[in-house]
Amino acid sequence: MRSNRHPSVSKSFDLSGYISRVCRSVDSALDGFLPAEKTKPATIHKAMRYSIFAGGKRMRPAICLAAAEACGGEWKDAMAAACAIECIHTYSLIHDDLPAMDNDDFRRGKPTNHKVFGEGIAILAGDALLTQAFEILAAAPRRSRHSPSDFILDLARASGSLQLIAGQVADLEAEGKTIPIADLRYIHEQKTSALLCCSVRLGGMSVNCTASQLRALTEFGYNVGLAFQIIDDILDVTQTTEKLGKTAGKDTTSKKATYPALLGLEKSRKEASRLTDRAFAALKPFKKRAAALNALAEYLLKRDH
Ligand code: GRG
Repeated sequence: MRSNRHPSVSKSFDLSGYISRVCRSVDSALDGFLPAEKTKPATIHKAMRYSIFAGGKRMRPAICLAAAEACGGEWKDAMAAACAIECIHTYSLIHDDLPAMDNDDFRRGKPTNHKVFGEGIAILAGDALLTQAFEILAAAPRRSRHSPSDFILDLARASGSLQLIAGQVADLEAEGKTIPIADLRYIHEQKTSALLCCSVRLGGMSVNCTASQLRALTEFGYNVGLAFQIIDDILDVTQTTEKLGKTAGKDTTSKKATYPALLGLEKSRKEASRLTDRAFAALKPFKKRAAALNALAEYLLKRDH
């Protein structure tokens, strides 16, 4: 199977080793959280597992666990949040790929869920992962500064009709139109940044972060999330389908509003870099404990898939 997971950026921090450890730990935790493949009705559990174990980069779980570390906590305490986020993310990809949405044949280097299981099961697999996320989040540890309902509210808001789904709606409605940059920024904030930001926040909350730590993590997640989507748009026009594991050039053929389409590649790269600098600045109070978050933000800016 094509590996989509190993970053090429490495300096003093062994990011490649870090991501490998994240993938192993998150895969093992997800395996425990999700019903076994043979559990009745087997088709739906097979379909859920097909997409969740298809080889995604696990960037949201990685920044969730790294945020817990930045606040002086341990991975184990943020593992439920990391897995819940990955379930939401995977559900959004399954639904995004459906014929009624982006109509894509490849994702994570494999045929999309509906290509393998049919549209009905793919819709249900997405729905089941969305629900599973909240069941998993119920296993998050109790913390004095953050109540169980704080966790649920954060994830529900990030994935609901005011954020993730709002972004998808605005994205669909903008197809074929030239929209102002402020409207594109709104799409990116909701469609991509909200869930990335939520990943970092839940990581911190899982280890009882303070209010000022949570503000700093929010600022980091917001900016990294915006940079992430600009880079995603750039890669769509500069990389191959093979490299991306999903159909390259799709934004151009479907006349999507993107940063490269509105500003050109050079200005888009500069904007992603400016946002990443803002994300780095937000990590200052965490000092050396933010080494992994720093390395992940740098990788997300320089990634090639
Ligand atoms: C409720 C019907 C219904 C649909 C919801 C909200 C939604 C559909 C889709 C979200 C849209 C979306 C795909 C946003 C883009 C975010 C993004 C750049 C995803 C790719 O993330 P990576 O590169 O993917 O981290 P991997 O595969 O590595 O996990």
